[in-house]
Amino acid sequence: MDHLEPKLTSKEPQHGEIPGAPAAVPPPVDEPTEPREPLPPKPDQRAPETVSPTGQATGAPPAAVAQSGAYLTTAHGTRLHDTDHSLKAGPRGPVLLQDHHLREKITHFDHERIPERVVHARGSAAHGVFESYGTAARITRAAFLAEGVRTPVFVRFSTVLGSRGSADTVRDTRGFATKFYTDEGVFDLVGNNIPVFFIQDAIKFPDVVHAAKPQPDREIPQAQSAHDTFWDFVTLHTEATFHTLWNMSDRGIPRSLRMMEGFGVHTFRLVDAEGGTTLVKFHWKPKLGVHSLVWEEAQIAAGVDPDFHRRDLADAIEAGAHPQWELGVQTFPDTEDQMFQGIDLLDPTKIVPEELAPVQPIGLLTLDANPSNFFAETEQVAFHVGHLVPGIDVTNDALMQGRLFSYVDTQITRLGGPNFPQLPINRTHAPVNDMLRDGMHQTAVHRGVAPYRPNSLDGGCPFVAGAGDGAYIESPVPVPESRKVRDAAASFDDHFSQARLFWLSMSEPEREHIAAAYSFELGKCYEKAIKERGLRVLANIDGELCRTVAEALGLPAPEPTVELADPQPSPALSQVGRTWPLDGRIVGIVVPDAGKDVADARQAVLDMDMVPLVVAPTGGDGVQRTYATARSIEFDALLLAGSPSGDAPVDARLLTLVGEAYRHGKALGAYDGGDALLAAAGAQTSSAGVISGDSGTGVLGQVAELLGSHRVWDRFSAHPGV
Ligand code: HDD
Repeated sequence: MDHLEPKLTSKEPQHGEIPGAPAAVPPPVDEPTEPREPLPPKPDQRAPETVSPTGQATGAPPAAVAQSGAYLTTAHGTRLHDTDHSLKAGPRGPVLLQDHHLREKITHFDHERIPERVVHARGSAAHGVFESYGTAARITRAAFLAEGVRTPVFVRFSTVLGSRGSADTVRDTRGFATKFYTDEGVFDLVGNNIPVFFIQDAIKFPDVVHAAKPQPDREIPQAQSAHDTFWDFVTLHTEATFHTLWNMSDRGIPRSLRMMEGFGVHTFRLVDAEGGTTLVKFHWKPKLGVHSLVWEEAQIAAGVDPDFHRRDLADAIEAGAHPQWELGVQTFPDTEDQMFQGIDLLDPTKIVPEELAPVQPIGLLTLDANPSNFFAETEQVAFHVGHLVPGIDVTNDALMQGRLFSYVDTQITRLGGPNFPQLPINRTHAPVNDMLRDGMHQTAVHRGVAPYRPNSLDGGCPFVAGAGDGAYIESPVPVPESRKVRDAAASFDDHFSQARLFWLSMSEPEREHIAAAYSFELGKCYEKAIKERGLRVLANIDGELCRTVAEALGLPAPEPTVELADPQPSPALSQVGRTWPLDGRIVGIVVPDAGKDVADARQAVLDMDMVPLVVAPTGGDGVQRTYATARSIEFDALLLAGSPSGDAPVDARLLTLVGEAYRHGKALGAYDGGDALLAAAGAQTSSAGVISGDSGTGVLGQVAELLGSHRVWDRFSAHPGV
């Protein structure tokens, strides 16, 4: 029975060791022995003011509460000697229930995940600052919109349909939610990169989301609208037509989160110091311009780099290329009918073309810091359409009204109770005295005995404020006299005229992309009846669009069922035909001959405020990408510094890189014999946007000119189906 006896160590405890404790495992050689100081708290991570039960301020900043001191401790601050071994009855014995450290560690781990957002689960965020131009001060008394006021912000971008772990570049709407930590409280502008919505009334939100999310039987497809239930819904519920068309356009696959517009979607009401009101629509305009991927790039990126957008945003901010957007407003008189030139301002499925009401800039947003901790900030941030400040009010838009309920409600499940406003990322920078008490995860230690009004026991505190003290007072707009109905205004019945306006505003390559997107998505549906219904909807947008998609589906093209007068196109809706700054665009310098010096070309790219990435067959000094790690998706343009020498066949990965960049309409420059590589990759050297020359810097000048238009749009017509 000897062999069943636990082996007792004969080793004597050494100095500093606790007798009987398991021998300490030596740390891996490269593990730091001196812990770093905890990171300093960010200005907008201030903890709620807390006081001890005896009324003493504890005053500990959150970083100090979460991570301070050099030693590993339990959650209660007791120093630990070992966190690598469970407490056992002997080194090979069973684990003891009394191991409270083991139980604390595992229990906490078991509860690390919280429910993901029911929509917009996949997101990335950044801190920044909003500086007001003061141009809106005439129409709103919101203090943060006065001239020169700088307000800290936190912005979270998201896809709508996918789970937290889904790919970034799927075809979808993008969320663009901004939390302004103003001195008068938090203002959340919870918008999207598409200015209209699928539905006109919040009561339809569960329907559209159930239809668009993975199908409930097999939970597929992930993060895709290309399936029967989505198309079933949007073709039956035709008020979704315009939003769906935006999704099928290049706007559904942005090149970068830094290069997309944002929209408040609804019409808001701004209130000035005298109580005068103006209706507005909010727009975010990216300084880098509005750019998109092409569909093939989006698909490749979803596999090669599912974090494409998240990485791009974080890298740019870390590199100091801080993305910027101008906030602008379209303004409309607050008339009794709330219509503007025949457009119902309360219908969130309609835009007001910028040519009818120009977007007037009111401030500048700069994102300049990445979150320190994804969970604490990006995941726990809680937006709410009802987070408003004096000077900004809502309208009767039935979609907006429902949202005013939904956002607080969802946080209670997601963040485990009603105290989520106390989380550092959600915490207002204005003083709080709210009389809300207790509840799960209450972190404030409130003083006083009378959290009710009126009271005499706490000296009548807190007091209510008047307009002059910065109170939020709802604008006393008249409520229309009417009857109780479950109905919508007749003006909400037009589901097609703005979709047609959008189609007519697109350039030829953009139209080709739209037709290809419908062909893909409807082509993925199994039900013929849904495809046929999809074509009937398209016939009401445009006959040519309908015929192209019908041909791709192998079905007859139906006739339209509505008569539409052609609206005036809105050039502002197209991404083609304008030029944009080059800042931060990525130029790949392909060096097939590993030893070749491309320092001049590299420097020339840097001098234009663009980012050079040297691509070589294998890694080495000055090489950022190799044939194994480079794909065309990452580059906005390629410079080919020569061709592979010798008789060996050209590396297939190099041919893929160049061939894809060519097909995707990217500017290509070749020098020192690089044209041979172009030809080998199937790129026609005579075609648009392909430059050849003697020196890298000479070719780069022409490539940069092409980059200003984002892509070589003319090339798409020669290569349909990309
Ligand atoms: Fe919503 C999240 C944008 C309609 C209910 N929505 C959410 C987010 C954005 C939007 C950007 C992510 C916020 C974040 O990053 O945490 N939603 C919109 C826009 C809409 C819209 C622009 C229409 C104009 N939403 C809408 C309706 C309802 C909701 C009509 C419900 C009636 N939305 C939610 C939600 C979410 C949400 C379920 C999920 C997570 C969250 O709120 O915090 O409450």
